[in-house]
Amino acid sequence: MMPMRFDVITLFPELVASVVSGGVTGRAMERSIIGLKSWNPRDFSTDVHRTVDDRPYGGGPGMVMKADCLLQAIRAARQENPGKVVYLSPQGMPLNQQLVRQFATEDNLILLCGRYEGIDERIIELEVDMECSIGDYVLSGGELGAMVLIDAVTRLLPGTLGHDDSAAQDSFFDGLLDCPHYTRPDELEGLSVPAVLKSGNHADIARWRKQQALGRTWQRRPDLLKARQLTVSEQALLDDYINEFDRSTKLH
Ligand code: 9WO
Repeated sequence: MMPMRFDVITLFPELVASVVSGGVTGRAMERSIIGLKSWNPRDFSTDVHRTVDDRPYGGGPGMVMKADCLLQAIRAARQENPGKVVYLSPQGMPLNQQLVRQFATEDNLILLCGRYEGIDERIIELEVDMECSIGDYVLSGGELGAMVLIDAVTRLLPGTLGHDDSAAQDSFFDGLLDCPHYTRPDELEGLSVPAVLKSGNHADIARWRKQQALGRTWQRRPDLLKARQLTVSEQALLDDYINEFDRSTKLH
């Protein structure tokens, strides 16, 4: 299999490189499941100071990334990577697991990272296929967004995770939050492990985990539940959870 290739346009290539310095993404790089290359717009700057920013038209604080060297960096990357250009910005489409899955079907992605107060809007018009946000907050640049995207996509690629199905069994595998996890010791500061997890009854354990996933999603992210049709047995598990919750919070 050809590696999935990420080309990143960034003024901070060493920052982006750290996403593959260890862990699951590092292993994916070692196994050639992914490839990563950065392109620094500063290397395409022609003046003696290697300038990459300029004052904004219309005035105001801060600087804007210059179009010319950015354009050249993107086009150099495009020569090696014919993939979609994704600009990481708060104005973009919110990244979620569905979009991550979509990205994981691509052979190539070019991730464009802005700095300062942003990039010249004409770069977006000319070169960007999609604008993508990792959340409603402002960072000091797009690099952390690109790294989040690379991490989330890489763990879905075949061969990255130890077990074939551990990605599928993860939180969000079907639009629910994850269930709680426990390991030894049996008792920690007076807190014990739920008995069902030690019962050895795999059907009971699976049912408990599904119920916890449903209950926690109901409590913490009702928006996710509204987006997901529950089966009859899931609805029954959730009803039990809600009844138990009501009983434990109301004083009888
Ligand atoms: C900086 C700034 C400073 C003073 C007044 C207004 C300002 N806006 C910005 C700004 O939005 N800077 C951005 C920094 C420009 C594009 C790259 N940067 C960025 C990307 N910040 N946050 C992201 C990002 C990317 C993906 N998902 C969430 C946030």
